[in-house]
Amino acid sequence: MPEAFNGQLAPELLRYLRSAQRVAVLTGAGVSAESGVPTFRDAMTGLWSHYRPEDLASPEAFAQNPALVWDWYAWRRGLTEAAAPNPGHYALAALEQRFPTFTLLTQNVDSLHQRAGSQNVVELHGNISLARCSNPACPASRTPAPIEAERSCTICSAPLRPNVVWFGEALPKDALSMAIQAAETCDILFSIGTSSMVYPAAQLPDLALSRGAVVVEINPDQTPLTAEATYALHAPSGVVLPALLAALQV
Ligand code: BJW
Repeated sequence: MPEAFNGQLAPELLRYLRSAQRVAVLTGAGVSAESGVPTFRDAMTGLWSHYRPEDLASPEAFAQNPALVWDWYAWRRGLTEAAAPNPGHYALAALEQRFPTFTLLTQNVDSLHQRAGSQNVVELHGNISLARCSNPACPASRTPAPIEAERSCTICSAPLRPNVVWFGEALPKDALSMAIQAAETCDILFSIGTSSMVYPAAQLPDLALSRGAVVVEINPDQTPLTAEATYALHAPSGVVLPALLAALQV
């Protein structure tokens, strides 16, 4: 069983953080769990429990049954639009102001970091509120996610698809290079609310460690990163991040 966070932060972690110049933060679905947005794996529950993530979040799934994939995304979009940022999101936005360089790399597609006031946000897996043409050669720009009757591109008539990164697809080139650069050059990297199982995002903490950075994991559960992380704080991010912010302000 992972050791739970008892409200105390290691003094050496706080000392290190106070002197850090370059901070990178990698977030996953757990950060939004306290806003009522199901984590990626929890989103495969209820009506969707007989599907595997690859059955709904892959180009093959979309080619086979676009209506089913759109229905799943419309359900999740409804949840994210109804949700509000939680204390973890707000603490990250406040922490950004304390460091000369602060890069928030998120696997989340829900815009909750931006809605909490975070500014330097790199979206690694896209954004659920937008759609794009499924024809890679089409010049059409991103549009708001469509209602059912409008699911074809107005320029080339190809099906519109959610503006997210599915299994087997490359991450947006610019976002991935910014993430690699942030991981390679940071003094400290936080990995928060992610199962650390989906690559290439899951490689970023390893990259930071290999360059000598301190890596702090915040997650109530153990992940493949836990054993390697310099510090593992086992509690919800909505508890740990405000505590971290408060401790830095003392
Ligand atoms: C809390 C909490 C609280 C709960 N507080 N915490 C090695 C290298 C490179 C690639 C691969 C590789 N091995 C395999 C691959 C392929 C694949 C992959 O990683 N598969 C794994 C399953 C093994 N990767 C890919 O396919 C990627 N593409 C790629 O590699 O392309 C190569 C290429 C190059 C050039 C040309 C072509 C191709 C793409 C990955 C895209 C992932 N997309 C998704 C869907 C996005 C859209 C959507 O949202 O629908 O992204 S999948 C899904 O997983 C989603 C998430 O962003 C991502 C990560 O999930 P996350 O955020 O970690 O969520 P959960 O639910 O897994 O975990 C939540 C955590 O929160 C848990 O740990 C809880 O304990 C915790 N938690 N409450 C803090 N209150």
